[in-house]
Amino acid sequence: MAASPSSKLPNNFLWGFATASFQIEGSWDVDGRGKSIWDDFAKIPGKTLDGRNGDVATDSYKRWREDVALLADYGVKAYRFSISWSRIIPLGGRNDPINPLGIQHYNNFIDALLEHGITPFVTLYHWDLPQALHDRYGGWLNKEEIIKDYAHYSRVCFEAFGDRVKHWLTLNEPWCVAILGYGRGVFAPGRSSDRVRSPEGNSSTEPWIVGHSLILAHAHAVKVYREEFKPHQHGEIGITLNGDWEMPYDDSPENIEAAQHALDVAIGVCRILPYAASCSSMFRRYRLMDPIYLGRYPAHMREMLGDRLPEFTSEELAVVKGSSDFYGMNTYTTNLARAGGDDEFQGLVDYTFTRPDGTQLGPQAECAWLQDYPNGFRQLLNYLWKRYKTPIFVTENGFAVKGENNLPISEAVKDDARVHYFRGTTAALLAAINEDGVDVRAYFPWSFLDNFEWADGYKTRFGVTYVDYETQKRYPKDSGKFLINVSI
Ligand code: GBH
Repeated sequence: MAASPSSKLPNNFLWGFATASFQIEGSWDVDGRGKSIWDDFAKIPGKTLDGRNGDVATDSYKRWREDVALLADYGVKAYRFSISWSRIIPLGGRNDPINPLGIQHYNNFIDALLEHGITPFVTLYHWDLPQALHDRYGGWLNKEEIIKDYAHYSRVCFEAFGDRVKHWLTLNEPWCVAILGYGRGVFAPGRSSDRVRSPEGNSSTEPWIVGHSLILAHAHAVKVYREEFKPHQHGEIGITLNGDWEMPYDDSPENIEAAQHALDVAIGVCRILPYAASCSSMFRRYRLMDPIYLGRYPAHMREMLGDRLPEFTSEELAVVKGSSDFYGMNTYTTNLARAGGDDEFQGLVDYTFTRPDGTQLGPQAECAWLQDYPNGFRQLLNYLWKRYKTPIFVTENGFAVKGENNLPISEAVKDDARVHYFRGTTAALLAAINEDGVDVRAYFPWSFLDNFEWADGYKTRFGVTYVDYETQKRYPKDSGKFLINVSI
């Protein structure tokens, strides 16, 4: 890409790729690691599309030197990865032993990144809860216990790595943890009211209990960081939320209102705090996070859920409010929003990619929920910045090419549809920064490698690097090469 000033990223911009521990590490029983809730869950027949699990994944626990070398070849400035809680504390709890080999692994990894001039950007929790905590007290369902255990685990990480790690994310996408893990039951621990899917669970109450625990656990970890570490470690800490841009399906009053409703919620939020979630996306996914920014759940959510939505005590609120230093944004697509529907997990709003005239919003990905519509990305960035005036860290953004897994490697690496996607989103990013003046400070395409795509198994590939799971050999795709050029 021609590097005219307006097409360049700011000097200190953090640019790199993202991954998560369970999706890449494998080595589930190596060096004292305890199980996470995904280990056994992925092995239950029917839980992953291809019946495969995370035992090996991209073998990155063993191949980390090779991974760092490839990241250096790509020339990334930063790398977003997550720490596996059950490698650090195999049984997870505050009175359980700490595993020095787990600490050592991430120490080595962080040192190697820094030797290559790559800034570590660390997620403390990307969905891999220690199995022992789930078995012991119900994991995220037990607010009192999980807050203390998560805060303790976080403290152990700040203490061990905070001299070198200056960018922390507490939780990845709490909406997914609560709704997909305890509502729809498609992610571990797979609880749901649907008895075909799960022998226990209650989809109408548990997601909101879990959401509440997540918010509080996040906030307590931030408190620990700010009080005990930030004064001498000088890093930043926040949460990252999933949320896509949403446009009214058509110009009918009720559909405009569906989008506007969300805007109103967000405006209320920004009056009180310097930052908040995207209004339109908040309607769907971020509402759970309002308390972090606003200090209360949105009225619409309270109306919808009544006393199924837990209340915060005033002591809890004091910890929760303002507990994110920046806006962490994972975004993939744009939806057309229509009023109605009975899905509480979507705020009683219905989403589609099919316009009223029958055309599609953009090219379709392998996964049903994803189409390529870069203009929505620019709009979302602008919306967040105009309303909340807080720095935005784009911590995930990516595309899974339809049918890529069925192609021979030589074809799969020519991932034109992914290049198209990133050409669009990086142009939108540059335009938002250089033309619209949006304060975006990081961009992490998902993902560095093809990897274990949760309930999709290995069938859906999001990598900018192809992984041959037979040999574990890595092959940079055209999209990876494209992204290097944009960054320079
Ligand atoms: C990210 O989530 C994850 O952080 C990452 O681990 C993952 O590999 C990556 O996406 C690619 O999927 O609402 O029932 O239709 C992105 C947000 C939210 C997108 C859930 C898919 C589908 C479930 N995801 N959504 S549903």
